[in-house]
Amino acid sequence: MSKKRVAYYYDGDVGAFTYGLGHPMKPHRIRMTHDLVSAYDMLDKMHVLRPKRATPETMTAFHTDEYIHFLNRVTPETAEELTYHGTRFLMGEDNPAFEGVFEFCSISAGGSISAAQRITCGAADIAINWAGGLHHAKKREASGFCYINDIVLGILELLRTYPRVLYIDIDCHHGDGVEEAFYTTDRVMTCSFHKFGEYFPGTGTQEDRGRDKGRNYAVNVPLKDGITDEAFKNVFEPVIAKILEVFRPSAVVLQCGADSLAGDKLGCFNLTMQGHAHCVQFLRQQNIPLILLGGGGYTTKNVARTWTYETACALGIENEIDQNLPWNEYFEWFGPRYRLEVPENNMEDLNVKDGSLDKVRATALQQLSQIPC
Ligand code: VJV
Ligand code: CA
Ligand code: ZN
Repeated sequence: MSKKRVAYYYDGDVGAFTYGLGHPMKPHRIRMTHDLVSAYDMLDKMHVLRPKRATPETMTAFHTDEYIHFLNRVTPETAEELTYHGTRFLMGEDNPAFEGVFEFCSISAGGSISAAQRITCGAADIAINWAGGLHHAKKREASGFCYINDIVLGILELLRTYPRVLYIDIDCHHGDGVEEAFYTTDRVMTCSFHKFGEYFPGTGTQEDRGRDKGRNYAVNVPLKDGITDEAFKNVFEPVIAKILEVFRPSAVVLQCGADSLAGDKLGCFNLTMQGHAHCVQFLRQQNIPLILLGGGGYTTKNVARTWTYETACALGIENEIDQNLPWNEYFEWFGPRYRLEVPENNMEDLNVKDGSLDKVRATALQQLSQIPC
C-alpha cells in the first residue's frame, strides 16, 4: 500500500448551520467528524485546507442564474413570499430556507470545486470534502436536503482537464441530480447504488441507462432493504471493476453517503462501517485520482465514525488506528461502547432471499458489455 497525498477540505463554520428543529440533516456531523479526525492525530498527516467559498458565478456553471439569484437572497422571512409569488425553487419541509442557507451551500460547493482543482493540478492523489455530496440538487430546483449540486460542479471542474470522469454513489438514495446532469454524455459515467421501491426520490431503475451519446453511461443498481457487507461487496466489486475496464476513467468521484449504514435514521441497509469503507479501500488501490465526498447520513455518531475511518483509509493508516475512541469534544455521544465501529443488526437481507441481487448484477454487467472498447 503506497502512501498517497491527501488533501482534506474543512471549514470551521460548517457545523453551526442548522436546517431547523427536528430536520434530519445536521451539518454538525461534519464538525463531529473533524473533531474525531483531529483526535486521531490525522490532521498532520494530510494537507488540511479551508476551501474558497463558491461564488454565485461559479455555481451558474450548472445552475440557472434565476435559481442562484433566488438562493442568494432568500431568508427565513422572505421564503414564503419568494416561493409562492414566483417560481417554486424550494421543496417544502425537505428544503427549508434556513438562516445562512447560501453560505452553507457556498462552503459545500467550494469544497468540492477546490478538491477537483487540487486533483487536476496534480497536488493531491485523494481529496476529501465531507461537506459535499449533495446529489439531489437540480439545475433550477432544490430537492432532498440539497440546494447546490457540489458534485456536478466538481465534476465539471475535472472535465476541464480530464477526458473521462467516473461518479460512484453509495448513498442509500438514488443520485438523481448527478445522473440527470450527465445523462447524455459519454465523458461522465454515473453509477448509483440505492434502495429502490417506495423510497425517495423514486428514480434509478435499470431501464434508466443514459440517452443519445450517453446511452449505457448511467448505471443504476437498485437494491432492497437490509443489504449486508458481503452482498454489497458482491455487487459493488464486479460492477465497478467492469466499469474501470470498459470506461478507463481519468478520475473517480465517490459519494460516501452514510445513510447506507446499519441503523441509519432514514436508511434501510445493513452495512457496517467496514463494509461501507471497503468501497473507499477498493477505489484507493486502483491508483486513479480520487475525490471522496459526504452526502446523507442521519445517525450522526455513526456518520462521524465512518467518515473518520474513511479518512484513515485514504491515508492508508486504517490498520494502525485504535478501535477505542480517543478523547474528543463529543466523546459522550459515542457511548455506551465508545468504539470506532458500526455493527450490523439482525434485519433480513431481502436482496439475497429471492436471488434479486444476482439479476441486478447480471443486468448491470450486460449493460456495461455494450460499451465500445
Ligand atoms: O420523502 C421525501 C418527500 C416527502 C415530502 C416532504 N416530507 C417532509 C417528507 C416526505 C416526499 N423526502 C425525503 C428526502 C430524503 C433526502 C435524502 C438526502 C440524501 O441523503 O440522499 C443526500 C443528502 C425525506 N425522507 C425523510 C424526510 N424527507 C424527512 C424530512 C423532514 C423531517 C423528517 C423526515 C423535514 C423536516 C422535519 N422532519 C422537521
Ligand atoms: Ca446512491
Ligand atoms: Zn441519502
